[in-house]
Amino acid sequence: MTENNSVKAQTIYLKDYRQPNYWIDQTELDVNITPGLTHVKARLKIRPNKSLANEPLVLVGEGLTTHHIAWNGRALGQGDYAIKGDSLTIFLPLSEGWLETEVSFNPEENTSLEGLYRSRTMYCTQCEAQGFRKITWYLDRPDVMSVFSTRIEADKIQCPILLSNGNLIEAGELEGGRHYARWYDPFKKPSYLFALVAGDLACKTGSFTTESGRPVAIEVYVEPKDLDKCDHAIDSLKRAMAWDERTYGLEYDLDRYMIVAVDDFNMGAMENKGLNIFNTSCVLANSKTTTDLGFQRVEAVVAHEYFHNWSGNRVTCRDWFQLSLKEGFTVYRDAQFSADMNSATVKRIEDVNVLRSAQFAEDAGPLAHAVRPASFIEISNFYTLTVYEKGAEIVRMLANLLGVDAFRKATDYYFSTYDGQAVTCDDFVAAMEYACAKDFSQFKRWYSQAGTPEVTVSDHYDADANTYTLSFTQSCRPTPETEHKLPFHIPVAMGLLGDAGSLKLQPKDFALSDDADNTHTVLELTEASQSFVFSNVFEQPVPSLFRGFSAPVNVRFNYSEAQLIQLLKLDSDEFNRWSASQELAVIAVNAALQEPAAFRVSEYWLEALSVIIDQQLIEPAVIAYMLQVPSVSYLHDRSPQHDVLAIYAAREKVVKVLAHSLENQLTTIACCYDANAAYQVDAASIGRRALRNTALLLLAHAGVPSASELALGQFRSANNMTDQLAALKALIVIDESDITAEALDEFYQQWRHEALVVNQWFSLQAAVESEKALTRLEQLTQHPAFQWSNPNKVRALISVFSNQNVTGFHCDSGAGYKWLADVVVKVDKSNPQLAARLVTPLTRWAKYAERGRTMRQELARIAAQPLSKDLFEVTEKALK
Ligand code: 0A1
Ligand code: ZN
Repeated sequence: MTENNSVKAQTIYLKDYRQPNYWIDQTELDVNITPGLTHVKARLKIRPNKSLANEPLVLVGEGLTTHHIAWNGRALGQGDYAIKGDSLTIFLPLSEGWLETEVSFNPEENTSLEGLYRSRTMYCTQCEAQGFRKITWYLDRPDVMSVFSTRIEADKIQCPILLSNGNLIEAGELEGGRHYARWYDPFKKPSYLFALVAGDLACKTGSFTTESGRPVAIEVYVEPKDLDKCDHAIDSLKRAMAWDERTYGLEYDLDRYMIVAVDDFNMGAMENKGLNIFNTSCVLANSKTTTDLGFQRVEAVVAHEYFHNWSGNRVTCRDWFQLSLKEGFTVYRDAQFSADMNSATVKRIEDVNVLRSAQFAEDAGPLAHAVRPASFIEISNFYTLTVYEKGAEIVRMLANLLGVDAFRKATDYYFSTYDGQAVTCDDFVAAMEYACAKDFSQFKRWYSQAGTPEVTVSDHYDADANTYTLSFTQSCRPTPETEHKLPFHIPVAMGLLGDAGSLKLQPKDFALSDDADNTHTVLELTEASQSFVFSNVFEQPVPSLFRGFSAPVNVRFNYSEAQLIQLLKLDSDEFNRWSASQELAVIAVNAALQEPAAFRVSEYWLEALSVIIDQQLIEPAVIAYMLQVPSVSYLHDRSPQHDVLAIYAAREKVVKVLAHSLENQLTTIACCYDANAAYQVDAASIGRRALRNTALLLLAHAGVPSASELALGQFRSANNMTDQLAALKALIVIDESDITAEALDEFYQQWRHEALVVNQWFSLQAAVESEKALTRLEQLTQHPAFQWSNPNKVRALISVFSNQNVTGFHCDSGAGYKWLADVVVKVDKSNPQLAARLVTPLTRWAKYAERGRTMRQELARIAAQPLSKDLFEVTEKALK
């Protein structure tokens, strides 16, 4: 990238959207791969867009050497076209016809991992969002949908496998040791869903028969060494296929479903039609090398990409501002699927943890953007937690407002009406309105207004009238592009608990209507301030608010400790029981912040936890989450006036008190609970392991003498990766230097041939809070297993350090910030998308007072360099 790249960076606005002047109805590609140079011939069937086609045809291309251009078989000469920067303008007055181009480029030198590139033993593509323009001249925008046929030619020994979207039409041998394959995809699609793979790969197969009896061949392509890690993905895919038929009435539509595992990949996976490409970390799994979380992630990502076949591929996005149309909806669908396959409460807790500790921070930072942004410089920067996770929360609110049947009616209408089209978030909401005859115009502010709304709640009990009043006010801080917000439409799922004072064990929720069983309701906030009065409330109740996290908001209600304990013990909503425990932890951390020397942790909280552990009435995975103190990031958001290192220290203190107070129970769990069970990866077994390993880690934090022996024993005897890694983590916390170092070394020697395990080993060490963290990190980047060109490795070390290693990254000298800035500038030269993500922690400088100044200086130092468009956009916005 050159210096004036940043100067050239252009902002694109949603309000400027226009249909294209031309359509491309058919796309015929001929991709000829030779080492160091790939030639692509394209034949495009062009059709003018009636109202707009009195302008020339302008195609985009990046880094292409153009050899030939022809219109309807006639080679074009100098005056017929012009190539300027990334655009090719054809001056002829065009009616319908065929445009032919021939270009070449070098995939081996493509380190951006966008377009066609080489990863280890294969060539592969990544075209979303705008990678197709690195393959050929095109109208590379999602509203141009075309039927693709693709011929691939390559060396037979180097690339025995040749894949593209759709169905295989023909394959054959050629002279000189070469061969070819021809693929045809009958479904029209935008260029971002194009895919091609050529390489030396092994294949594991499976099959699925759709509800209507169509047989589907499942093929998972991996490097031969990974053939033993495909089964879980295949099983997950089959479960996802059956679930989508059951839940949404949607069937798969091609004869083959192919998945390819690639080691060098910028994101998790990609939903290319019929040919998904996956980061190895999101598809490979077996019990020896993969943790429980890893198994669940594979299941979720495989399902996510599969669900895109309808929410994204059959019905796609009109423009990139509508990204959440496919991503928010698909994340919602995959979350529903995971909740059904495993535990709904656990899945909800996990998702809310991500929202509260990461998406809220994004919404509060300088890069805050609406779920449907109004503008961007580089669309790759908008594959964010806001577009994905908050987008999914919007769909979830709609689904809950509609109820199961109306929501299904809405999605049926959506898929049948818009099949084969590129549409907008407004179209999606219109389908919801159609199904329930509601007006969602105010609700749509969730798409256009950035920022996390804050809902403050107060209550008043009138003992004479037996009425209880809840008063709500909502507000939302200004965010870039939107100074003043209009009120959101916020659903509040709630109930009222009785017996506030006495802490009796029998829950007695108040009826919220004449029906005594109706103890749960959903209030709909639409005003800046609003009150709701409940009658026949015979004592002061405890409100259980935003059950199941019914809206992505920050809630402020001045709960007393006793009320939170009541919720923790008795709420019928398990999610809110967990949430109450988190709130009690926040109170404890705040106490430790205010009085570091003599603070107290509520003994009622500790006692309630102890009872919950003893009773075992709640599933073990949820108990494990109840025992976890919220992340530093969330705690910092709750107490922004405190220094992050003080928050870290206060949190550690609370963890220690918690662990000491529950020491006996935790020890029993850590050494005996489910210890001899056969290893299985179902939700219940995963939950029991989670509880046992949470207990072990807490004991390690508390410095309980027996923890070391327990951890070492588990480390050596574990028959699965979850237990072994958890034990290693505990050994790191205990930090008896010889033992820990030895275990780390032993682990590396045991797993050095498994790249994904080695990444975990990197991550564990990058997270070690110690004065020597940075030195250690620097050493790890020199380790023979580390590679700067591999995003998984870079994330394992650099992202983990800067996001999780609080004391290392925020060390007083500012060396952590400087180190990250240097890394970002270096990575930007080869992989701009990755660099723009790595820099995120520095963009949050405003939260860090004095330290923030140093962070900002480092950002400014980055901004002074020649930068990619990706990194330019992020740094510029963060410095504003
Ligand atoms: N659509 C994919 C995510 C994705 C986006 C961009 C990529 O390359 C830059 C790759 C994947 C998904 O939601 O899974
Ligand atoms: Zn997606």
